[in-house]
Amino acid sequence: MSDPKPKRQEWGARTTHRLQGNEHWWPDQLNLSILRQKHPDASPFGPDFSYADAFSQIDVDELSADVDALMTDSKDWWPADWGHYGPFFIRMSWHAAGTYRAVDGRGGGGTGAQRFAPLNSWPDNGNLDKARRLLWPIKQKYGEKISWADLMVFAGNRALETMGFRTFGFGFGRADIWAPEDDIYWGPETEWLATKDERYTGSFEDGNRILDNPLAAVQMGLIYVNPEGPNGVPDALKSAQDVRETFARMGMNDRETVALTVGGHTFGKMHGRGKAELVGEAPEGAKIHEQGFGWANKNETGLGEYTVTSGLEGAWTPTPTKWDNSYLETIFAHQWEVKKSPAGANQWEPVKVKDGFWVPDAHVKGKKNPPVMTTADMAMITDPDYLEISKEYHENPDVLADEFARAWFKLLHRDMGPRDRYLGPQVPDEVLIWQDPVPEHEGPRVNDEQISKLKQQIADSGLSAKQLVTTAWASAVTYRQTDHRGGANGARIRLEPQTGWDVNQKSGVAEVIDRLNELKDASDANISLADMIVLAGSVGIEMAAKAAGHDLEVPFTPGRTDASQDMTEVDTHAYLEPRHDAFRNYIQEQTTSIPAEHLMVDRAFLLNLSVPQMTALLGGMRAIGANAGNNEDGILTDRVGQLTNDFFVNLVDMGTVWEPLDNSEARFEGRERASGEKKWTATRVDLVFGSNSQLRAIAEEFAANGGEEKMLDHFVKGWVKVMENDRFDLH
Ligand code: HEB
Repeated sequence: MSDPKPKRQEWGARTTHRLQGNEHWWPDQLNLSILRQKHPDASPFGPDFSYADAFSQIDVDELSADVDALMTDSKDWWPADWGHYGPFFIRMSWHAAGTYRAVDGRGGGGTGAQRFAPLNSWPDNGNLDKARRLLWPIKQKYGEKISWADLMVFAGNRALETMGFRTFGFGFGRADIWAPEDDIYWGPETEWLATKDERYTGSFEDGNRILDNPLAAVQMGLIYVNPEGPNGVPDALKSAQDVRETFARMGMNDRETVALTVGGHTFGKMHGRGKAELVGEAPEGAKIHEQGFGWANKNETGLGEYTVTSGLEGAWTPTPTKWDNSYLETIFAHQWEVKKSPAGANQWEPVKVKDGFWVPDAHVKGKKNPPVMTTADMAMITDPDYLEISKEYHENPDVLADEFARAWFKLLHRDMGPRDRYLGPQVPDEVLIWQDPVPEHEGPRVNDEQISKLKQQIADSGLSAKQLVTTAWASAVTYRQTDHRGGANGARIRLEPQTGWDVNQKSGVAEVIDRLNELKDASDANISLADMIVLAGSVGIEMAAKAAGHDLEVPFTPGRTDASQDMTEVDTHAYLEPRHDAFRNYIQEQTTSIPAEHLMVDRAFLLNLSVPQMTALLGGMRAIGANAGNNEDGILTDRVGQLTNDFFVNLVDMGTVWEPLDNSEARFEGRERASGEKKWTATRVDLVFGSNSQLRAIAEEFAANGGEEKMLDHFVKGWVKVMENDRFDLH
């Protein structure tokens, strides 16, 4: 096959090879495709499929029994260690859920993304393709009634139960995706497990090792930390620092971190009895005949005792398929030293194994192995704070059991958002603060007549369209579809930390809310403040539309309730702060080095907006004058406060010439081409609708004859979507 000349008359579809796409020629191009990921034709179930409805048909007891039976049904093609797949499934669940990061809410087990690249091929997910194949007969049996996402996470939870641990419960409800999530930034490196610390500023040495946001793993292709220690160096104290940081990025504190690590490594073993070089390509790059099965291992049989996964080798405890306190008993009973695994990895082994701590081999009868620890495990007794907690758990197994159960439950459900989204009979009754709870709705719903009356009172209140619109927007804009946190429900806009957020203070949100609260109190209607704020937004839009001669009605669905301060987890809520909000032309200085228009697309993604909706909302809000504070950038209209298409008409007008106002090209000035007279100022997120060819295509349609109606239509749909993103009771 050494034809030196390329064949020129090929029939094939070159385009499917993605050679030289636009991103090759213009690597900094705005990535609007992330707003088009949910193509209605992408799912084999069609656009009207409801996973909740499909799931309601399943018998969860039968499913549980099937999963339990699988645990000890060892297959020749991947024999179970000690005849039990439980530990393997726990690792699969943890790696599915453990990609979650609190900063942007991305990652987590909620979509079944582990089936796709890059996750299916991350070095840290080694051999988990086998775990999923083991589950296939169960997935096949139940079809659409159980998603891969739920099944993968559930299998690990069940595994704990079958090995004697009482879990905190389980919520189903994770619907599958059908292609990788294209919106997740996993880091700057172009090489797996690169060790140049590209994602860090500072270092251990200068005491300033800071991991870039929103990343939550130390190296490309890992879920959290390098088990051997930072960049492979077996330094347990430094490892502690990495463990603490990466677990914090997932919203876990020290106690939760120790509980998870101790609890998790009570089970199973590490795999490295062979040469790492003899392990083949990961699934995504495997040969076509390998059928998505990766990491073909040429060490002896390549299975069972010869399995190579992480390259570390051995179990943490002498009882790896049983819940007990043996991890801490083992780690505290011994003195540990660094040794090399058969695959050459750094790991810790007892200087002398004490009686009762030899581990029976997972496959070879009669063989005994020493217990082993990773450097990250050694952190649990080396870091002074971790040591304190480990000691407490050692002496109080019940405390460990309770805290591990809770931390495990949080790990698996953190990316699912409020508990309204949980399905099935195993959902625990206890309400947890990290679920961002809101109270149940009580009493009769506010009726249409009362709504009309309240709308009139809001319109007569003296509050401007701008005030009403920016306040409603501020209450809802915190939502992110990545982990379903935030949104208007709960009226947390009047609670800490939201009251202190710069963008809310600049916008004078508090004053508007006080006024709305007065109206609410004076009314006999059973309406929450959260509903009042959203209703006020509708009124503001209708006022602004009317002023422009449009008779609009913005749909409003009541039913929100008001949360209290003690229902609000203030420190993780801080991640929801909009440090940039293009729709209100707001950006905090030095938030990030990413250009503002990219942040705008990210915000639109978090709000689940389409490209036309994003465009209409931004232009419409500019026309209403809905910027944060008194800034007039991008208000390209002479009739501020009216809901018109002026923003688009004036933006695409060749009569205006734009020039940067500063070297950073953050702000611009628009002058009349003929006279040179200064007309407008604008930011990057304004001008991008004229400069980006795809956005301009939409801006032109909104600016054209008949375009204002189209714009209003998208504006209202987008607006209602933003207001109702967190109404899990409605969809
Ligand atoms: Fe783990 C396994 C590391 C955490 C659970 N781990 C494992 C391994 C390693 C690790 C290296 C081995 C793999 C193989 O196979 O080779 N981890 C680690 C680290 C960390 C962790 C570094 C941080 C600190 N884990 C964890 C958690 C959990 C776990 C959190 C849960 C909860 N793991 C686990 C299990 C296992 C492991 C169960 C076993 C598996 C089997 O057996 O297969």
